[in-house]
Amino acid sequence: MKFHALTLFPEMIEQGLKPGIIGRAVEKGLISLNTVNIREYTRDRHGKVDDYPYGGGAGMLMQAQPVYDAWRAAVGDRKPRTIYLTPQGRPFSQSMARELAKEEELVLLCGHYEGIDQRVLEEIVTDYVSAGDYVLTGGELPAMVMIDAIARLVPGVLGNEDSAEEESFHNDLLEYPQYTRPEVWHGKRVPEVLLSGNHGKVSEWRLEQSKERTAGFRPDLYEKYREKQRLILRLSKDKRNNIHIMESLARGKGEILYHQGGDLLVQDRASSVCMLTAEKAESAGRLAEMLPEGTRWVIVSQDFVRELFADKGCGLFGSCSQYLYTNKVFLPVRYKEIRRLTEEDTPYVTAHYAHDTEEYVRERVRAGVMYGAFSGERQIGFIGIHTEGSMGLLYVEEEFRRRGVAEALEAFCANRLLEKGFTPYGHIMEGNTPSEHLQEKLGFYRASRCVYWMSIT
Ligand code: 9D3
Repeated sequence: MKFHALTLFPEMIEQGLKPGIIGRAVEKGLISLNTVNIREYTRDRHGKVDDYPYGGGAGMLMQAQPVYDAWRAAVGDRKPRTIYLTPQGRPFSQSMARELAKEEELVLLCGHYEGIDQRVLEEIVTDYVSAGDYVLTGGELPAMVMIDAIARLVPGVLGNEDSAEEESFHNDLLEYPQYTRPEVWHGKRVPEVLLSGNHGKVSEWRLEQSKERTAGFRPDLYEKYREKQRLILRLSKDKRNNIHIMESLARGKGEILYHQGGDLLVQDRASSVCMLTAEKAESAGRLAEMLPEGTRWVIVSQDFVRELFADKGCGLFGSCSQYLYTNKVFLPVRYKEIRRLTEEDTPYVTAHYAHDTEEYVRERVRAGVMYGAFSGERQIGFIGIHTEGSMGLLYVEEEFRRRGVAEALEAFCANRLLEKGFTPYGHIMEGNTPSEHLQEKLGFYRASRCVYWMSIT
Protein backbone atom coordinates (compact mmCIF):
# COMPACT_ATOMS: atom_id res chain seq x y z
CA MET A 1 0.00 0.00 0.00
CA LYS A 2 1.36 3.36 -1.05
CA PHE A 3 0.33 6.64 0.60
CA HIS A 4 1.09 10.08 -0.81
CA ALA A 5 0.39 13.07 1.42
CA LEU A 6 0.28 16.48 -0.28
CA THR A 7 0.77 19.17 2.35
CA LEU A 8 2.44 22.43 3.30
CA PHE A 9 3.83 20.70 6.43
CA PRO A 10 5.35 17.38 5.34
CA GLU A 11 7.53 17.08 8.43
CA MET A 12 4.42 17.11 10.62
CA ILE A 13 3.17 13.91 8.95
CA GLU A 14 6.61 12.28 8.67
CA GLN A 15 7.48 12.92 12.30
CA GLY A 16 4.03 12.03 13.52
CA LEU A 17 4.01 8.60 11.92
CA LYS A 18 7.70 7.68 12.28
CA PRO A 19 7.64 6.17 15.77
CA GLY A 20 5.42 3.20 16.54
CA ILE A 21 3.63 0.61 14.47
CA ILE A 22 3.21 2.63 11.26
CA GLY A 23 6.89 3.63 11.21
CA ARG A 24 7.88 -0.01 11.61
CA ALA A 25 5.54 -1.04 8.78
CA VAL A 26 7.28 1.52 6.54
CA GLU A 27 10.69 0.13 7.51
CA LYS A 28 9.47 -3.39 6.76
CA GLY A 29 8.28 -2.25 3.35
CA LEU A 30 4.65 -3.24 4.04
CA ILE A 31 3.50 0.30 3.31
CA SER A 32 5.22 3.35 1.87
CA LEU A 33 4.70 6.97 2.80
CA ASN A 34 5.61 9.71 0.34
CA THR A 35 5.11 13.26 1.57
CA VAL A 36 5.07 16.02 -1.03
CA ASN A 37 5.57 19.64 -0.03
CA ILE A 38 3.10 21.63 -2.11
CA ARG A 39 5.22 24.78 -1.66
CA GLU A 40 8.05 23.19 -3.66
CA TYR A 41 5.79 23.26 -6.71
CA THR A 42 4.90 26.95 -6.73
CA ARG A 43 6.07 29.02 -9.69
CA ASP A 44 6.01 32.16 -7.58
CA ARG A 45 9.48 33.62 -6.94
CA HIS A 46 8.66 34.22 -3.28
CA GLY A 47 7.25 30.78 -2.64
CA LYS A 48 3.67 32.01 -2.39
CA VAL A 49 0.95 29.31 -2.73
CA ASP A 50 -2.16 31.26 -1.65
CA ASP A 51 -4.17 34.27 -2.75
CA TYR A 52 -7.36 36.22 -1.98
CA PRO A 53 -10.75 34.71 -2.87
CA TYR A 54 -12.58 36.18 -5.88
CA GLY A 55 -15.75 37.88 -4.69
CA GLY A 56 -14.18 38.77 -1.40
CA GLY A 57 -14.38 37.16 2.01
CA ALA A 58 -12.14 36.29 4.91
CA GLY A 59 -8.79 34.53 4.62
CA MET A 60 -6.74 33.08 1.80
CA LEU A 61 -7.14 30.15 -0.61
CA MET A 62 -4.56 27.72 -1.90
CA GLN A 63 -4.02 28.24 -5.63
CA ALA A 64 -4.71 25.54 -8.19
CA GLN A 65 -1.33 25.35 -9.93
CA PRO A 66 0.96 24.30 -7.05
CA VAL A 67 -1.58 21.74 -5.83
CA TYR A 68 -1.98 20.29 -9.31
CA ASP A 69 1.75 20.08 -9.99
CA ALA A 70 2.42 18.48 -6.58
CA TRP A 71 -0.26 15.89 -7.35
CA ARG A 72 1.21 15.18 -10.82
CA ALA A 73 4.66 14.78 -9.28
CA ALA A 74 3.25 12.15 -6.91
CA VAL A 75 1.06 10.15 -9.29
CA GLY A 76 2.56 10.63 -12.74
CA ASP A 77 0.06 9.26 -15.28
CA ARG A 78 -1.76 7.03 -12.78
CA LYS A 79 -5.15 8.01 -11.40
CA PRO A 80 -5.24 6.75 -7.82
CA ARG A 81 -8.06 7.68 -5.45
CA THR A 82 -7.37 11.18 -4.21
CA ILE A 83 -8.89 12.23 -0.92
CA TYR A 84 -9.30 15.85 0.03
CA LEU A 85 -9.39 16.36 3.80
CA THR A 86 -11.98 19.02 4.41
CA PRO A 87 -14.57 19.91 7.07
CA GLN A 88 -17.18 19.57 4.27
CA GLY A 89 -16.35 15.89 3.63
CA ARG A 90 -18.02 12.67 4.67
CA PRO A 91 -17.04 11.84 8.27
CA PHE A 92 -14.26 9.23 8.34
CA SER A 93 -15.29 5.81 9.68
CA GLN A 94 -14.03 2.25 10.11
CA SER A 95 -16.05 1.12 7.09
CA MET A 96 -14.33 3.78 4.96
CA ALA A 97 -10.97 2.62 6.32
CA ARG A 98 -11.83 -0.96 5.31
CA GLU A 99 -12.84 0.14 1.83
CA LEU A 100 -9.76 2.31 1.29
CA ALA A 101 -7.44 -0.44 2.59
CA LYS A 102 -8.27 -2.36 -0.62
CA GLU A 103 -6.59 0.34 -2.75
CA GLU A 104 -3.05 -0.04 -3.92
CA GLU A 105 -2.26 3.65 -3.85
CA LEU A 106 -3.92 6.62 -2.12
CA VAL A 107 -3.34 10.36 -2.28
CA LEU A 108 -4.29 12.49 0.73
CA LEU A 109 -4.57 16.20 0.03
CA CYS A 110 -4.32 18.40 3.11
CA GLY A 111 -5.89 21.80 2.89
CA HIS A 112 -4.78 24.87 4.77
CA TYR A 113 -6.04 28.44 4.95
CA GLU A 114 -9.73 28.66 4.08
CA GLY A 115 -9.55 26.01 1.38
CA ILE A 116 -8.37 25.27 -2.16
CA ASP A 117 -9.39 26.68 -5.56
CA GLN A 118 -12.41 24.67 -6.71
CA ARG A 119 -11.05 24.05 -10.23
CA VAL A 120 -8.14 21.84 -9.16
CA LEU A 121 -10.37 19.93 -6.77
CA GLU A 122 -12.70 19.10 -9.67
CA GLU A 123 -9.79 17.69 -11.67
CA ILE A 124 -8.02 15.55 -9.10
CA VAL A 125 -10.23 14.78 -6.08
CA THR A 126 -12.29 11.57 -5.97
CA ASP A 127 -13.40 11.65 -2.29
CA TYR A 128 -14.11 14.41 0.24
CA VAL A 129 -13.46 13.27 3.80
CA SER A 130 -13.72 14.99 7.19
CA ALA A 131 -12.33 13.82 10.53
CA GLY A 132 -15.52 14.77 12.35
CA ASP A 133 -17.58 17.79 13.35
CA TYR A 134 -15.02 20.03 14.99
CA VAL A 135 -12.72 22.73 13.62
CA LEU A 136 -8.99 22.11 13.16
CA THR A 137 -6.29 24.31 11.63
CA GLY A 138 -5.58 22.00 8.69
CA GLY A 139 -5.90 18.56 7.14
CA GLU A 140 -2.59 17.11 8.40
CA LEU A 141 -3.88 15.51 11.59
CA PRO A 142 -6.91 14.01 9.78
CA ALA A 143 -4.55 12.65 7.09
CA MET A 144 -2.43 11.03 9.81
CA VAL A 145 -5.53 9.58 11.42
CA MET A 146 -6.58 8.08 8.10
CA ILE A 147 -3.13 6.66 7.32
CA ASP A 148 -2.99 5.08 10.78
CA ALA A 149 -6.48 3.57 10.54
CA ILE A 150 -5.98 2.27 6.98
CA ALA A 151 -2.41 1.01 7.38
CA ARG A 152 -3.21 -1.16 10.38
CA LEU A 153 -5.66 -3.09 8.17
CA VAL A 154 -2.87 -3.98 5.72
CA PRO A 155 -1.92 -7.63 6.32
CA GLY A 156 1.25 -7.96 8.37
CA VAL A 157 1.24 -4.42 9.82
CA LEU A 158 -0.13 -5.66 13.11
CA GLY A 159 1.41 -8.83 14.52
CA ASN A 160 -0.35 -12.12 13.87
CA GLU A 161 -1.74 -12.33 17.42
CA ASP A 162 -3.62 -9.04 17.31
CA SER A 163 -4.91 -9.16 13.76
CA ALA A 164 -7.01 -6.15 12.92
CA GLU A 165 -10.33 -7.89 12.49
CA GLU A 166 -10.05 -10.43 15.27
CA GLU A 167 -13.04 -12.71 15.45
CA SER A 168 -15.00 -12.15 18.60
CA PHE A 169 -18.46 -11.82 19.99
CA HIS A 170 -17.76 -8.30 21.10
CA ASN A 171 -17.35 -6.64 17.71
CA ASP A 172 -20.59 -4.70 18.10
CA LEU A 173 -19.90 -3.64 21.67
CA LEU A 174 -17.35 -1.48 23.46
CA GLU A 175 -14.48 -3.28 25.13
CA TYR A 176 -14.70 -4.59 28.65
CA PRO A 177 -12.36 -3.25 31.39
CA GLN A 178 -8.97 -4.94 31.74
CA TYR A 179 -6.57 -5.44 34.65
CA THR A 180 -2.93 -6.43 35.06
CA ARG A 181 -0.61 -6.90 38.04
CA PRO A 182 -0.65 -6.12 40.95
CA GLU A 183 -3.79 -7.75 42.31
CA VAL A 184 -4.37 -4.80 44.65
CA TRP A 185 -3.56 -1.18 43.71
CA HIS A 186 -4.62 1.88 45.72
CA GLY A 187 -6.76 -0.51 47.75
CA LYS A 188 -8.68 -1.66 44.64
CA ARG A 189 -8.83 -5.39 43.98
CA VAL A 190 -8.91 -6.99 40.53
CA PRO A 191 -12.45 -8.41 40.08
CA GLU A 192 -12.51 -11.88 41.66
CA VAL A 193 -13.92 -13.66 38.59
CA LEU A 194 -10.79 -12.82 36.56
CA LEU A 195 -8.65 -14.76 39.06
CA SER A 196 -10.99 -17.77 39.10
CA GLY A 197 -9.53 -19.56 36.08
CA ASN A 198 -13.08 -20.28 34.91
CA HIS A 199 -13.03 -19.26 31.25
CA GLY A 200 -16.78 -19.53 30.86
CA LYS A 201 -17.42 -17.24 33.82
CA VAL A 202 -14.76 -14.80 32.61
CA SER A 203 -16.37 -14.57 29.15
CA GLU A 204 -19.79 -14.09 30.68
CA TRP A 205 -18.53 -11.29 32.96
CA ARG A 206 -16.73 -9.54 30.10
CA LEU A 207 -19.82 -9.67 27.88
CA GLU A 208 -21.91 -8.24 30.72
CA GLN A 209 -19.39 -5.42 31.25
CA SER A 210 -19.28 -4.69 27.51
CA LYS A 211 -23.06 -4.45 27.39
CA GLU A 212 -23.23 -2.17 30.43
CA ARG A 213 -20.58 0.16 29.03
CA THR A 214 -22.14 0.30 25.59
CA ALA A 215 -25.61 0.97 26.99
CA GLY A 216 -24.16 3.78 29.14
CA PHE A 217 -21.68 5.46 26.77
CA ARG A 218 -23.06 4.61 23.34
CA PRO A 219 -26.82 4.02 23.39
CA ASP A 220 -26.79 4.24 19.57
CA LEU A 221 -24.44 1.24 19.28
CA TYR A 222 -26.30 -0.61 21.99
CA GLU A 223 -29.60 -0.29 20.12
CA LYS A 224 -27.93 -1.76 17.00
CA TYR A 225 -26.55 -4.62 19.07
CA ARG A 226 -29.99 -5.32 20.55
CA GLU A 227 -31.56 -5.31 17.09
CA LYS A 228 -29.01 -7.85 15.94
CA GLN A 229 -29.61 -10.06 18.97
CA ARG A 230 -33.36 -9.96 18.34
CA LEU A 231 -32.77 -11.04 14.76
CA ILE A 232 -30.45 -13.87 15.83
CA LEU A 233 -33.15 -15.07 18.22
CA ARG A 234 -35.72 -15.06 15.41
CA LEU A 235 -33.40 -16.91 13.05
CA SER A 236 -32.72 -19.49 15.76
CA LYS A 237 -36.32 -20.74 15.37
CA ASP A 238 -35.02 -22.41 12.21
CA LYS A 239 -31.38 -22.72 13.16
CA ARG A 240 -30.44 -25.45 10.70
CA ASN A 241 -31.47 -23.41 7.69
CA ASN A 242 -30.25 -20.07 9.05
CA ILE A 243 -26.97 -20.98 10.70
CA HIS A 244 -24.84 -19.22 8.06
CA ILE A 245 -26.63 -15.92 8.73
CA MET A 246 -26.69 -16.42 12.50
CA GLU A 247 -22.96 -17.14 12.65
CA SER A 248 -22.05 -14.11 10.55
CA LEU A 249 -24.14 -11.91 12.86
CA ALA A 250 -22.84 -13.59 16.03
CA ARG A 251 -19.25 -12.92 14.97
CA GLY A 252 -20.06 -9.24 14.68
CA LYS A 253 -19.23 -9.47 10.95
CA GLY A 254 -22.75 -9.56 9.59
CA GLU A 255 -24.22 -6.21 8.73
CA ILE A 256 -28.00 -6.00 8.42
CA LEU A 257 -28.55 -4.13 5.16
CA TYR A 258 -32.32 -4.63 5.25
CA HIS A 259 -34.73 -6.38 7.58
CA GLN A 260 -38.51 -6.27 7.48
CA GLY A 261 -40.60 -9.28 8.44
CA GLY A 262 -39.31 -12.31 6.57
CA ASP A 263 -37.24 -10.17 4.22
CA LEU A 264 -33.62 -10.08 5.22
CA LEU A 265 -30.41 -8.99 3.54
CA VAL A 266 -27.18 -9.43 5.49
CA GLN A 267 -23.66 -8.81 4.25
CA ASP A 268 -20.76 -10.56 5.90
CA ARG A 269 -18.06 -7.89 6.22
CA ALA A 270 -15.21 -10.39 6.44
CA SER A 271 -15.98 -12.05 3.11
CA SER A 272 -18.34 -9.50 1.43
CA VAL A 273 -20.70 -12.44 0.85
CA CYS A 274 -24.38 -11.45 1.02
CA MET A 275 -27.09 -13.67 2.46
CA LEU A 276 -30.68 -13.18 1.51
CA THR A 277 -34.04 -14.59 2.54
CA ALA A 278 -37.35 -13.28 1.28
CA GLU A 279 -41.03 -13.67 1.98
CA LYS A 280 -42.04 -13.77 -1.66
CA ALA A 281 -40.71 -13.23 -5.17
CA GLU A 282 -41.45 -9.49 -5.33
CA SER A 283 -39.63 -8.75 -2.09
CA ALA A 284 -36.74 -10.95 -3.22
CA GLY A 285 -36.52 -8.79 -6.32
CA ARG A 286 -36.41 -5.65 -4.20
CA LEU A 287 -33.70 -7.13 -1.97
CA ALA A 288 -31.67 -8.10 -5.03
CA GLU A 289 -31.68 -4.41 -6.03
CA MET A 290 -30.12 -3.54 -2.65
CA LEU A 291 -26.99 -5.64 -3.07
CA PRO A 292 -23.99 -3.38 -2.50
CA GLU A 293 -21.88 -2.38 -5.50
CA GLY A 294 -19.23 -4.99 -6.21
CA THR A 295 -20.99 -7.92 -4.51
CA ARG A 296 -19.58 -11.17 -5.92
CA TRP A 297 -21.52 -13.83 -3.99
CA VAL A 298 -25.00 -14.23 -2.64
CA ILE A 299 -26.06 -17.23 -0.58
CA VAL A 300 -29.76 -18.04 -0.85
CA SER A 301 -31.64 -21.02 0.49
CA GLN A 302 -35.04 -20.69 -1.15
CA ASP A 303 -35.73 -22.13 -4.58
CA PHE A 304 -37.74 -19.13 -5.75
CA VAL A 305 -34.90 -16.77 -4.82
CA ARG A 306 -32.39 -18.97 -6.64
CA GLU A 307 -34.63 -18.91 -9.72
CA LEU A 308 -34.95 -15.14 -9.52
CA PHE A 309 -31.17 -14.72 -9.53
CA ALA A 310 -30.81 -17.30 -12.30
CA ASP A 311 -33.30 -15.27 -14.37
CA LYS A 312 -31.13 -12.22 -13.84
CA GLY A 313 -28.27 -14.14 -15.43
CA CYS A 314 -26.39 -14.98 -12.22
CA GLY A 315 -24.55 -18.28 -12.20
CA LEU A 316 -25.30 -21.04 -9.74
CA PHE A 317 -21.85 -21.86 -8.39
CA GLY A 318 -23.03 -24.71 -6.26
CA SER A 319 -25.94 -26.33 -4.47
CA CYS A 320 -24.81 -27.35 -1.03
CA SER A 321 -26.29 -29.14 1.90
CA GLN A 322 -25.76 -27.19 5.08
CA TYR A 323 -24.54 -29.10 8.12
CA LEU A 324 -24.14 -27.82 11.66
CA TYR A 325 -23.02 -29.11 15.04
CA THR A 326 -25.37 -27.87 17.74
CA ASN A 327 -23.70 -29.65 20.65
CA LYS A 328 -21.35 -27.69 22.93
CA VAL A 329 -19.25 -30.78 23.76
CA PHE A 330 -15.81 -31.07 22.12
CA LEU A 331 -15.45 -33.81 19.52
CA PRO A 332 -12.90 -36.61 19.99
CA VAL A 333 -9.83 -36.19 17.75
CA ARG A 334 -8.59 -39.69 17.03
CA TYR A 335 -5.68 -38.83 14.72
CA LYS A 336 -3.12 -37.03 16.84
CA GLU A 337 -0.73 -35.34 14.41
CA ILE A 338 -2.77 -32.22 13.73
CA ARG A 339 -1.68 -28.63 14.28
CA ARG A 340 -2.36 -25.08 13.11
CA LEU A 341 -0.53 -24.31 9.87
CA THR A 342 2.03 -21.54 9.51
CA GLU A 343 3.30 -19.65 6.46
CA GLU A 344 5.93 -22.34 5.75
CA ASP A 345 3.12 -24.89 5.24
CA THR A 346 1.31 -22.74 2.64
CA PRO A 347 2.95 -24.21 -0.52
CA TYR A 348 1.59 -27.68 0.31
CA VAL A 349 -1.93 -26.31 0.67
CA THR A 350 -1.87 -24.25 -2.53
CA ALA A 351 -0.44 -27.25 -4.41
CA HIS A 352 -3.29 -29.52 -3.28
CA TYR A 353 -6.31 -27.21 -3.26
CA ALA A 354 -7.75 -25.97 -6.52
CA HIS A 355 -11.21 -24.73 -5.45
CA ASP A 356 -9.99 -21.31 -4.29
CA THR A 357 -7.22 -18.95 -5.35
CA GLU A 358 -3.69 -19.19 -3.95
CA GLU A 359 -4.08 -15.70 -2.53
CA TYR A 360 -7.20 -16.74 -0.62
CA VAL A 361 -5.51 -19.84 0.82
CA ARG A 362 -2.45 -17.83 1.83
CA GLU A 363 -4.67 -15.30 3.59
CA ARG A 364 -6.50 -18.09 5.46
CA VAL A 365 -3.17 -19.47 6.71
CA ARG A 366 -2.12 -15.98 7.82
CA ALA A 367 -5.45 -15.56 9.60
CA GLY A 368 -4.51 -18.63 11.65
CA VAL A 369 -7.52 -20.73 10.64
CA MET A 370 -5.89 -23.52 8.59
CA TYR A 371 -5.04 -26.83 10.28
CA GLY A 372 -2.88 -29.63 8.91
CA ALA A 373 -2.57 -33.37 9.45
CA PHE A 374 0.96 -34.79 9.44
CA SER A 375 2.63 -38.16 9.29
CA GLY A 376 5.90 -37.38 11.01
CA GLU A 377 7.34 -34.41 9.14
CA ARG A 378 5.20 -35.05 6.09
CA GLN A 379 1.97 -33.12 5.60
CA ILE A 380 -0.88 -35.38 4.47
CA GLY A 381 -3.97 -33.16 4.59
CA PHE A 382 -5.61 -29.99 5.82
CA ILE A 383 -8.83 -28.25 6.72
CA GLY A 384 -9.76 -24.60 7.32
CA ILE A 385 -12.37 -22.01 8.10
CA HIS A 386 -13.68 -19.81 5.28
CA THR A 387 -13.89 -16.02 5.65
CA GLU A 388 -17.65 -16.15 6.25
CA GLY A 389 -17.16 -18.72 9.03
CA SER A 390 -17.96 -22.09 7.49
CA MET A 391 -15.65 -25.08 7.74
CA GLY A 392 -14.15 -26.24 4.47
CA LEU A 393 -10.90 -26.34 2.49
CA LEU A 394 -10.69 -30.06 3.34
CA TYR A 395 -8.15 -32.34 1.68
CA VAL A 396 -6.53 -35.66 2.58
CA GLU A 397 -3.89 -37.32 0.42
CA GLU A 398 -5.08 -40.37 -1.52
CA GLU A 399 -2.88 -42.93 0.26
CA PHE A 400 -3.97 -41.69 3.72
CA ARG A 401 -7.71 -41.82 3.10
CA ARG A 402 -10.15 -44.19 4.86
CA ARG A 403 -8.13 -44.00 8.08
CA GLY A 404 -10.11 -41.36 9.95
CA VAL A 405 -7.79 -38.46 9.08
CA ALA A 406 -10.57 -36.34 7.54
CA GLU A 407 -12.80 -37.10 10.50
CA ALA A 408 -10.06 -36.02 12.91
CA LEU A 409 -9.41 -32.84 10.91
CA GLU A 410 -13.13 -31.99 11.00
CA ALA A 411 -13.29 -32.67 14.73
CA PHE A 412 -10.15 -30.62 15.40
CA CYS A 413 -11.47 -27.68 13.39
CA ALA A 414 -14.93 -27.88 14.99
CA ASN A 415 -13.28 -27.84 18.43
CA ARG A 416 -11.41 -24.62 17.59
CA LEU A 417 -14.76 -23.03 16.70
CA LEU A 418 -16.41 -24.36 19.86
CA GLU A 419 -13.56 -22.88 21.92
CA LYS A 420 -14.47 -19.46 20.59
CA GLY A 421 -18.15 -20.02 21.29
CA PHE A 422 -19.14 -20.46 17.64
CA THR A 423 -21.39 -23.09 16.06
CA PRO A 424 -19.40 -25.27 13.66
CA TYR A 425 -21.08 -25.53 10.27
CA GLY A 426 -20.18 -26.27 6.69
CA HIS A 427 -21.47 -26.38 3.14
CA ILE A 428 -21.11 -29.72 1.36
CA MET A 429 -21.39 -29.61 -2.43
CA GLU A 430 -24.28 -31.67 -3.76
CA GLY A 431 -23.11 -35.15 -4.70
CA ASN A 432 -20.18 -35.30 -2.29
CA THR A 433 -21.64 -38.30 -0.49
CA PRO A 434 -18.48 -39.32 1.42
CA SER A 435 -18.33 -35.85 2.95
CA GLU A 436 -22.02 -35.98 3.88
CA HIS A 437 -21.50 -39.32 5.63
CA LEU A 438 -18.58 -37.84 7.50
CA GLN A 439 -20.74 -34.95 8.76
CA GLU A 440 -23.36 -37.37 10.01
CA LYS A 441 -20.78 -39.60 11.66
CA LEU A 442 -19.51 -36.58 13.59
CA GLY A 443 -23.01 -35.78 14.82
CA PHE A 444 -23.68 -32.80 12.55
CA TYR A 445 -27.31 -32.11 11.58
CA ARG A 446 -28.38 -31.43 8.04
CA ALA A 447 -30.59 -28.44 7.19
CA SER A 448 -33.84 -29.27 5.40
CA ARG A 449 -33.12 -26.82 2.58
CA CYS A 450 -30.10 -26.54 0.30
CA VAL A 451 -28.04 -23.38 0.22
CA TYR A 452 -27.21 -22.01 -3.22
CA TRP A 453 -24.09 -19.99 -3.88
CA MET A 454 -24.95 -17.56 -6.65
CA SER A 455 -22.18 -15.62 -8.40
CA ILE A 456 -23.17 -12.09 -9.30
CA THR A 457 -22.07 -10.94 -12.72
C1 9D3 B 1 -14.76 29.94 7.71
C2 9D3 B 1 -15.08 28.54 7.47
N1 9D3 B 1 -14.19 27.60 8.16
C3 9D3 B 1 -15.07 26.46 8.59
C4 9D3 B 1 -15.42 26.56 10.03
C5 9D3 B 1 -13.28 27.10 7.18
C6 9D3 B 1 -12.24 26.17 7.60
C7 9D3 B 1 -12.02 25.77 8.91
C8 9D3 B 1 -10.99 24.88 9.23
C9 9D3 B 1 -11.45 25.63 6.62
C10 9D3 B 1 -10.43 24.75 6.94
C11 9D3 B 1 -10.21 24.40 8.22
C12 9D3 B 1 -9.10 23.46 8.53
N2 9D3 B 1 -9.58 22.11 8.72
C13 9D3 B 1 -9.33 21.15 7.87
O1 9D3 B 1 -8.62 21.36 6.91
C14 9D3 B 1 -9.91 19.86 8.09
C15 9D3 B 1 -10.79 19.38 9.10
C16 9D3 B 1 -11.41 20.02 10.22
O2 9D3 B 1 -11.21 21.19 10.53
N3 9D3 B 1 -12.24 19.28 11.01
C17 9D3 B 1 -12.50 17.96 10.77
N4 9D3 B 1 -11.97 17.32 9.74
C18 9D3 B 1 -11.15 18.04 8.92
S1 9D3 B 1 -10.40 17.42 7.56
C19 9D3 B 1 -9.63 18.83 7.20
